[in-house]
Amino acid sequence: MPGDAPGRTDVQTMTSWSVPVVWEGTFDPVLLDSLYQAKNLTIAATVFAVGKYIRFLKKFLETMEQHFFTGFNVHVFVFTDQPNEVPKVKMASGRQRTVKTVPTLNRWQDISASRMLLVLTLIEEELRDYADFIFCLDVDSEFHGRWGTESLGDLVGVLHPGYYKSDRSGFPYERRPISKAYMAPEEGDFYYCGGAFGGNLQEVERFCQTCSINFWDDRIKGIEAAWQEESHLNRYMWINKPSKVLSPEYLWQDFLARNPEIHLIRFSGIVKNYAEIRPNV
Ligand code: 5GW
Ligand code: MN
Repeated sequence: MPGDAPGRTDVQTMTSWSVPVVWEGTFDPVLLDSLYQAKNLTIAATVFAVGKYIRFLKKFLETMEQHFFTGFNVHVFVFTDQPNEVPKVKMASGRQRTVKTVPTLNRWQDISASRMLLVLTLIEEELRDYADFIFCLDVDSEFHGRWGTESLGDLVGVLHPGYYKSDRSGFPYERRPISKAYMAPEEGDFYYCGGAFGGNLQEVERFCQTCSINFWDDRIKGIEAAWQEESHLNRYMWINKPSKVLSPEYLWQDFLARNPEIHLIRFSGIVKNYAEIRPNV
């Protein structure tokens, strides 16, 4: 029926603070695209491919072309220590790619620490007056289905596929009070993933600012949160509620069984051979 919002009854489609949780079947993609088309938006995306992770970039970029905001202006920023190895994946008109060279870092802790700062710098120096929204994505993943305008919001978190059925006592939050990512037992709405998040430029700028400050505060004290950036993201999104929550369709994991409520996997982490890809540290 026209004007009738499509719905789902088998999953939570609204948070306790009344913002949508986006699942397949809860939105009309054609209607949304036509509404957003008129705004002539630019969507930025960042992806890091440092060291051996460069091998994931080709599939990531190819599938992104097929599924990520097709028909919209998209600007992808690839951060890598091997700019010459970035695959030349053909992009449709309105879409572009910029390669940013970063130093070779071997420890995940250092990559993680520099990621938020590099995104912050990108926003402040290049994107603030140019892009409307930004998403930050893990490279060890591939797109399999639409990721489009339904995902747009001021601050956007993605439910972690491993924890969307747990309650807060099962979330792997940072539990040491000395950390800036600390979550008390009575705190927490969801467990969000660190591998995909986004929002408008101002909100993501504020988010990156706060998380890098907290990350470095911890580091000075010799503390590293349980899941590094992801822990800080979870603290941030508890205090600053996202204005839209994306279901685990937006970052599934290939090794997980596909549950019946997952009607469509849009983006999914591939199964990695850790011994092969992670630097020896
Ligand atoms: C990751 C773990 C240990 C040591 C190094 C890395 C690593 C991460 C790397 O060597 N190069 C790199 O580009 N990354 C970036 O960080 C990738 O964009 C990657 O997708 C992201 C997060 O790391 P992941 O994907 O290994 O983390 P999980 O939690 O998805 O397994
Ligand atoms: Mn990953």
